[in-house]
Amino acid sequence: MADVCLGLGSNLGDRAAHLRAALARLRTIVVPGAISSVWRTEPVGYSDQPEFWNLVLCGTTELSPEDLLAAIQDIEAAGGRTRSFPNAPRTIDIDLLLYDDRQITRPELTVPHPRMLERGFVLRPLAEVAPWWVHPITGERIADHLARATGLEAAERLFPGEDLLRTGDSGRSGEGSPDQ
Ligand code: PH2
Ligand code: MG
Ligand code: MG
Repeated sequence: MADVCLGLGSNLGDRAAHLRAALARLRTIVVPGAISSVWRTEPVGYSDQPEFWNLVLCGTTELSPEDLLAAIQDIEAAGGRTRSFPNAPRTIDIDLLLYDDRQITRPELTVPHPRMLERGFVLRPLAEVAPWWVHPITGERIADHLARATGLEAAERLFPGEDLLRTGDSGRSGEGSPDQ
């Protein structure tokens, strides 16, 4: 069994519905331990695209990193994810952020996620659910990384991620700004 944290993001259409569907599917491979708030975040990197909704899920899995990555990619495909160009707007993106204290460097998978410490949309929700997690490369806690981080993108906490785990709760659907 391994402890893992995953970052989820959506910036197309009904973001709550995309996140809810992905969480429902993820629960078949990751037993949820803690789920962050849903954050509305400014796009980072390729900025000419709609706002994101982001959250972090931490839990346990029986899958190896490779099998977990394959399962995540299946869930992204089931959620309507298409890959037109890097950083294109997406219905759902699921990133493997942390897998125990493992460091993995393979062409198809890098863990910890290489850009996680510069990204508010990862650090803020991750610090809500796993502030004590020691980053396997820096040896520092996530809470300390967030406390020191500068220049993070603008973000707003929207509502508890647990709201998306309740089946049949469609109350949050349709919120958020229209797509560009
Ligand atoms: N994902 C990216 C690039 N930029 N910006 C925000 N705010 N949220 C994301 O999830 C995100 C991003 C690539 O996966
Ligand atoms: Mg990503
Ligand atoms: Mg991704």
